[in-house]
Parts: sequence; structure tokens; C-alpha cells
Amino acid sequence: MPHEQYDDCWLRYERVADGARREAYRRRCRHAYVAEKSPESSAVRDELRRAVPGLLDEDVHLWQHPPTTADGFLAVGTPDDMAMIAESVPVGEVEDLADGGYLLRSVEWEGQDCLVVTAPTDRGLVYGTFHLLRLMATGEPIDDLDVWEEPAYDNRLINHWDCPFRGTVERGYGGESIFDFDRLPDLRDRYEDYARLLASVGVNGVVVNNVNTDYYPRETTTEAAQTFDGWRLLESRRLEDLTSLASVFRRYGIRLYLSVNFAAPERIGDLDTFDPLDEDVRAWWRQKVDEVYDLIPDFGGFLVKADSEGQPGPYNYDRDHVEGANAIAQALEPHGGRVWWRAFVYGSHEDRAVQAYDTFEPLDGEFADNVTVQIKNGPIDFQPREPVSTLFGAMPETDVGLELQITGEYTGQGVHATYHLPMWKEVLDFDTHADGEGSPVKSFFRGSGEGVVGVGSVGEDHSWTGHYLAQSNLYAFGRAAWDPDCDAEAVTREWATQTFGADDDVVETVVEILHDSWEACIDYETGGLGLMHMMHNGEEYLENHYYPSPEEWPGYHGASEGGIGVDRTSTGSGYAAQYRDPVAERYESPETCPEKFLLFFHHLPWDYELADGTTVVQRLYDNCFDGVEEVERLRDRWTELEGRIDERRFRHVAERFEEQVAQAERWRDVLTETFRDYSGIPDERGRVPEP
Ligand code: GCV
Repeated sequence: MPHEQYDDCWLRYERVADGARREAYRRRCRHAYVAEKSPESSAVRDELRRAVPGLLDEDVHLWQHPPTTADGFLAVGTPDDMAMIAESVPVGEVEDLADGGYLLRSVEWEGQDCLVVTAPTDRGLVYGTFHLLRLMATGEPIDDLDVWEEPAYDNRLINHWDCPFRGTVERGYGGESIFDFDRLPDLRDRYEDYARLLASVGVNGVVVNNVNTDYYPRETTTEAAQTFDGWRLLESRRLEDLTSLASVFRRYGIRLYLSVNFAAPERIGDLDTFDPLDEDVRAWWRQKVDEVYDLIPDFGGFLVKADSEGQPGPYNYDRDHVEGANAIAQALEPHGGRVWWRAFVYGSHEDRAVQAYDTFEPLDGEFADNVTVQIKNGPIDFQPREPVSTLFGAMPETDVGLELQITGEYTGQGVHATYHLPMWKEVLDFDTHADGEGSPVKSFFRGSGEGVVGVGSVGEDHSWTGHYLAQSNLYAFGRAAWDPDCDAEAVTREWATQTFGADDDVVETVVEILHDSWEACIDYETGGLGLMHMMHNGEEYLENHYYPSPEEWPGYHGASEGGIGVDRTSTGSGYAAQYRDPVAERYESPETCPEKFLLFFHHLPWDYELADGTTVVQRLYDNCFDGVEEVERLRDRWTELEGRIDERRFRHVAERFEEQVAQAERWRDVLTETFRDYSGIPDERGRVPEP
């Protein structure tokens, strides 16, 4: 049954298979035996109860023991749980699977056609069951399954930027926070449904509060956005409240984490210092962490934003990031907990791009074993397109994590349809050459303390993500964090089929829209060629980073009468040299620098000729106009779906597309007029009006 208050997203479990295919599903799945022994296995039973009626048009019969039926059955358990499983699979190989890994196998058992979902851990049973349900929800055959799966990375986390007790979500465009911390330990259905969505794509950890746990001194007028008191979650009574939320997530194999304030010993404790080298401070962290683990034994750890955008940190006491991170890590270590320490630092260098590497690379090898340095994909801040951060591959002796943004802070904020998976694939596949050729970004997160992190996007809206199509970004994040080698189109098609049903034309249209959306956004919001961050940073908090305002950020585009772009080569900020050769060499020269990053690394004359003979300024004009045309085309493609999907989602997306086109035109006009004003060079095609 669909929820009144919110969408089922990709867990709709609508029947897409008919005839022989559906008969095969019925034969193997209408009877099921799930070993009942853990929170995870009871979640599996619940999921089968929810899914099977929609997929098969009849209820599932859940047995207390392996049944003998006229047809077959589905068995879910570890090899230890039942003889039927132990006798149907190579037990040793199953036990060797990584945590979260599983095997789906079609087997014949006592003359019956059965299906086995097995794994070395109960968490794997949850993932395996969701995989099987996904196969049926996308109409795939299940008669001949022998699917072995393991996650590529041990940690696949969501970072919520939700502001506890305020109900707001920083950079969230899907409505208020779903977490009602004041009402905990009371639980809402939505928590479980969120956990199901996450587990279905393999996410295994959730940081429930914003990294900005403190007052955030920035020019905003909205009171709610100014006051961050997420640090209060470490107070004893709040920790007790959190146990219920942790238990909801636990059923789905998801561990709870908290963002903490580095000044907590002073804020919450009664100390008059938070110096990480002070013995009382260290004792305070130990006692606080013991308290947390007493209440939540599988607690994941702490996320810390320190000495960044006004948050307190070790610099308050002239200590460095190692001293800061290790002090907290030491307290977590006996419990198996971890500190995720963010490398998002800027402000003291003229070119912010250089700072994270300058700060963290020299510290390689000094962080404790249970510290992970969490690095944003690019050196600036989740721009529509950035080169990858120079820190990837630069800290071989340190556990590192990749931070991606699921929410669309700079890509149209829940109004524009911008799909991030192609961008993430570009990042993951980028060859850093850190260990010679063939050292892609995706190869750096394979240690047990490493992984991939996504800044979350959900809120109270019916759509969860503010835009029904933006659900795809949450889905794709999980799938890419599970398997960075995934085929992007296949993932998108999976999402579209589960979300919009089995009409092939609808699915293909949605896949096309999503896949073409990112480049369109780059074109109209930047003009391409590596420009970025020309967004408005106005009074109204929520307008931040949405409207065009290149005049506010001259440092990012570097435009002058003589040219445009920022010199980050050896004659400029030197950022290019932070890469390893041959990447550094490639970026150093405008002749070899890929055009998509040209103006990120170089300040060039407006009439500089690109490879095809077009000048820089003309290419910028052309890209801005192409971006708008592309959005119009995508809007028209969506319009073709009228009557083929439900009215609610059709209208919602159609209306947003109208707004997206209007905003894309606004971006185009502001940017092209800015380029014209600086350069004094008219558009060859006469589209940019004379001043
Ligand atoms: C959570 C950018 C965003 C901020 C965000 C910050 C961060 O500056 O605009 O909203 O704060 O990044 O990642 O810490």
C-alpha cells in the first residue's frame, strides 16, 4: 500500500513480470523460510511480507521450518542456520565473503525449485534479500541464479546535515529534517522506511546530525539557519534517546554515528578547556565514549569538522589536526569506534584549492589507525564539475574516505533535475597516477577503515528529496558506493524501472533525461571550460548557491578585461603541481589541459583559440546557450510522459522543469552578459545583446 505522507521511492514492489517469468517467481518465492534469530533476519521477514504481494499478487507464506510444498521455496539464512542451505552452497566460500557479502543461488532441493539467499553475516542476508527483490522488481529471471556479491568498500555512509531541535537541514531541499530528536525515543514509521531505502542500496552507516554542530558565523538572516546546537546530542539524556533510533537502523545493518563538536568537553562537560593534549579533556572523551557504547554497543563513531568555517578545533590551542583527531580516536579505539575527520579546510590561502593538501599531506602516517580523513571529491566545494582533490593518493599511510554530495547544493537544489552518478563515475575513475598509471581514485578506499560518504538529501517532503527525480541520486550513491565499477546506465535503468514501472519507453526516457542532465547543468551554470562557483551568496539563506551572481565571486572566475580563468599553475597558485606527474604536467600547460578544466587552471585571453579554432569567449557563449537548449529538450522529453505515469509525479517534475528552464535562461543571460562586459567581444551569432 502506498503511504499517504511519503513516497515509496524505488521500493514500490510493483508487478512488472507476467506469464512464465512471474510463474517462476511464484514457484520459488511464495513460500519462504527465514531463520529467525536476529534483528536483521526479522527485517528480512518484514521485507518479504511487504514485497511479495506486490510482485506476485499473493501473500508470502512464511514458515517456521523448511517447508515441503508442491512447488519450491525461498530460504534465507547463514549456512549455520539450516541444513538445506549448508547442503546447497559451498559453505567455505560463503564464509569467506566480506561482511555484507552474499550469495543468491537457484537450487533444487528434494525435487523442489528453491532459491537460497545466504551470507556469512546477517547483514549480508538483508542485502541479499534486497538484491533478490530488485531482480523481481525489474523483471529479471531468477531461475538460474548464482550471484556472488561483496561490497567494494567496508564503509558506505550517509552524512546528514540535519540540525537537531531546529528541524532544518543545511543544504537540504527535501523539506524539514525527518529526525525529530525532541520526540525520541518515540519512533516514526519514516525512520524504518528510510533505513529500508538505505539498506536496499547497501548503505551501512548514518551520521544523523550536521557537521556544523556549532554556531555558524556566516551572513545569514534566518535565525534557524544560524543556530546549530547539534553538539547537544552528546548530552546524556540525548544519548539515551538515540538508542531507539539506533535499534531501527540496526535491523537493517546500519550503524549510527554522530557529528561532534571539538569543544564538547567545555560545552557539555564542565571543563574550562578542550585542548586535545590536556589529560582532563582526554579523560572526558573516554568517559563520554564509554557512555555512548554502553547505550549503543554497535555505535560507529564520530564525524568532526574542525577548524573549518568557524567550527572549533585543535588550532584553538595551537595543536594540529593529528593531535586533535587522535585525542578523540584514542577514546573510541577500545570500542572499535572510528573518527571521521574532515579535510574541508580553507580560508588562510589566497587560492582555497591548495589548502587541504598543504595542511593534510604533511601529516600522512601520523593519524591513529582508527582515524579516517574524509576528503571532498574536489578541491573547492561540490561544484557542478571540479578536478579531483589532490589529496587522493597523497596519503598512503592514512585511512581516507571520499565525500560526495547527494544533495544538489550547487546543481539546482531540488528544483533542477541534475543526476550526479555520471559525475561520481568520472571522479571514481580518474587516474591519479599516485602509484603509477592505473591508480584511479576508486582504488584508495579499500582498507577496513576507509570508504565512501554521501551528504544526504532526504527530508519530510512526499518525495523525500524535494524532486522525485532526485531520488535517483540517493539510489545511485548507494549502488556506486557498493560497486564503484557499476555500469552507470544499468544502475539508472534499475532505478527507473523500480520507480516508474515496466513501460520501456518511460524507463528509457527517464534514463536519457537523467544521463544528459549533468552536462546541461555544467553548461548553463558555468559555461563549461572549468569555471565554477558563480552563485549568489545573498541574505536569504536558502537562496545561497542557487542564483547566478558572478560579481560576488571574482576570485573564482578570474575575469578581467584581458582574459578569464584562474592561474593555478607554477606562475599562479601552484595548485597543479600538487598532482603527480603526468597529471601535474598535463594541467600545467593550456595546450595539454583538458578543455573541461582549462579555466580552472589557466587565466587565458578571451580570444585564446581552443583545439577546434573557437575562441574561449565564443565557447563560453555557445555552452551557455547549449545548456538552455538541452534543458528545454529534456523538459520536452518529460512532457511526452503525460498520462504514462501517475499525475502527481508527472506534474511535480513538469512544473520543476518549467522553473529549471527559466533559471537556466537566467544563468545564461547573466553569465553571457558578464563575459561580454569583461571581454568587449560580441557573440558571433548575435544572441548576446549589446550593452
Ligand atoms: C555543512 C559548504 C556548504 C556548507 C557546508 C560546508 C561543509 O561550505 O555551503 O553548507 O556546511 O560546505 O561541507 O562543511
